[in-house]
Amino acid sequence: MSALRDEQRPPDNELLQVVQRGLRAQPKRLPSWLFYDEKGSELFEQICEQPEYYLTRAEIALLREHATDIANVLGPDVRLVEYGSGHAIKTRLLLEHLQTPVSWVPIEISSEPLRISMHNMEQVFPQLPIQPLSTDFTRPLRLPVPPRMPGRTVIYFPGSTIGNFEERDAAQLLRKMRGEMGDNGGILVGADLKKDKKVIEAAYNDAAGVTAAFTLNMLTRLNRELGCNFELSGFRHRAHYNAMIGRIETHILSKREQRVRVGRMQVLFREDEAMQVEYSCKYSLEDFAELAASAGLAVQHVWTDPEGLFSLQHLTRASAK
Ligand code: AVJ
Repeated sequence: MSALRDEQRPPDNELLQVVQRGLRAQPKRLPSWLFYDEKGSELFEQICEQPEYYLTRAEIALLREHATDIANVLGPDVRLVEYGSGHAIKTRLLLEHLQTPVSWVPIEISSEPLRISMHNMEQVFPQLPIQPLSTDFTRPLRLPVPPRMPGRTVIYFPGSTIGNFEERDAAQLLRKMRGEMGDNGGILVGADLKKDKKVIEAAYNDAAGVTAAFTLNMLTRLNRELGCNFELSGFRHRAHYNAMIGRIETHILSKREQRVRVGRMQVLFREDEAMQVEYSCKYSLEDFAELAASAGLAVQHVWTDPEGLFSLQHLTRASAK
């Protein structure tokens, strides 16, 4: 399942306004949730299989290596609330090792992916109560009443999706989770680590061009859903690692001066003008601890894969000692 899937998506009639606002901004920018239509979600799955995209493989490797330890740290009778609709292998590895989990609560705004992952999980864990929530996880949540008293509530947010949020928004999201998990709850969050710029840039510029297709698919989507006339051959993908800030900055570049229709608006693109479409933030362990602290949380445990590419972090309330 893809990670950041439309969770901030407004109702259809607002889509045009969101896009027009982004294209009036200077510099132009569009939100990254626009990537995840059906085709985009499929392309994201393919990205995860590219040799350069180390994130997914590293996160799975670390779960395989440390699943028992992670389950021990989380404790028995966990209610697992997942931000996103389940990442087949990852969620399975975690649930397999948890001791008598109380329930799994996948949160996903798109109903079709939610339905599919529920169906798959039911096959693998027929005894496990599943309590899906079809909503935008960035909004305040009302969690369903659990089937029995949980030992703790743990919010699972894998895949480095947190990296798509700028620092202030990431802190705000973590603070929201802090409220939802309760006094003795926890957060299990995947965060990609800072490393050699070449390795990071390669992950977002795969040789087969899948990431480029994923990025440009956003324009295809706007053509279809809003009747825009973006000419695909007039634009290209660019992903650059900003080492100062520690993030991949993905842009769609206009190859020439051109005009595009967006509703009743005509948008002018200059030659080489860059439109920002995604940030993917990378952290050092210190960076992440600082981010957690700014949300009233403390890092209790960190696990990494054998190569030290990716981290899984267990956060609890800083004051709950
Ligand atoms: C799904 C947000 C974790 O930022 O690495 C992959 C999305 N974008 N290649 C990421 C993505 C380009 C991915 N996340």
